[in-house]
Amino acid sequence: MSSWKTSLLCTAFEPRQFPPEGFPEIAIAGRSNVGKSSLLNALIGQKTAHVSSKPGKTRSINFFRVETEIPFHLVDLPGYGFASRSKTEQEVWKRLIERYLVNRESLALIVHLVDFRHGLLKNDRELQDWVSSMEIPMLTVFTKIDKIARGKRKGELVKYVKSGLKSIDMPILTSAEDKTGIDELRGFFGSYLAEWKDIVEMQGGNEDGF
Ligand SMILES: Nc1nc2c(ncn2[C@@H]2O[C@H](COP(=O)(O)OP(=O)(O)OP(=O)(O)O)[C@@H](O)[C@H]2O)c(=O)[nH]1
Ligand SMILES: [Mg+2]
Repeated sequence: MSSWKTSLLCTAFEPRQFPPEGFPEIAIAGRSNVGKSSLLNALIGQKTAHVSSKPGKTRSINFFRVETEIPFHLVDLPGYGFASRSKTEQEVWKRLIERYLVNRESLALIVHLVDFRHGLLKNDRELQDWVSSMEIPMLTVFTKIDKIARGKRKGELVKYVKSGLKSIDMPILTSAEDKTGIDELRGFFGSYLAEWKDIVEMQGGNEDGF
């Protein structure tokens, strides 16, 4: 499988550690254990982000610099909805994610990952409502589709779409395990970033062209 030239730019446990604004950012959000770090590794074609069968693995916000035609940052967010962590710990993560999402000018897109076996649970809907209220563009991407038989996938997708999910485009079905949908998602990012760049340039942009 091909890979994107990628490097870990920064690991942030606090907002003051966020890298300076500039390059467009695509952030990967979702419940703990949904497969955020695994999808990120599949996209970049390297085992860079830490993956674990134990929920709550990623506790920091990790920024990866990706060198594609339009360079961008891929951002691995800590998961939400992991009940067995202490309330204080959950609050700390929530505040960190909030501080990132609110007012981050460079944030071009949130990719909201949802486990294809479960669909949108209560806290997924809360995230979708919250992100829409902030008018941040969001794409819903389903994970772990290798766990559902091929013949059942279309029907499940239609059911989820009809249940009212929020997404700027048709949700993409992915598997970090067998790499289904990975090229499609990369292609989506490429076209989306090209459009984003045009819009930002039309609005005046900054010295780097963004
Ligand atoms: N079958 C299958 N398993 C997957 C897939 N993606 C992730 N997993 C497994 O799901 C578990 C969680 O994966 P992670 O990528 O660590 O999940 P995460 O969303 O980053 O979790 P946190 O960092 O805890 O929020 C691991 O055991 C992975 O191997 C997939 O597409 N198919
Ligand atoms: Mg993770």
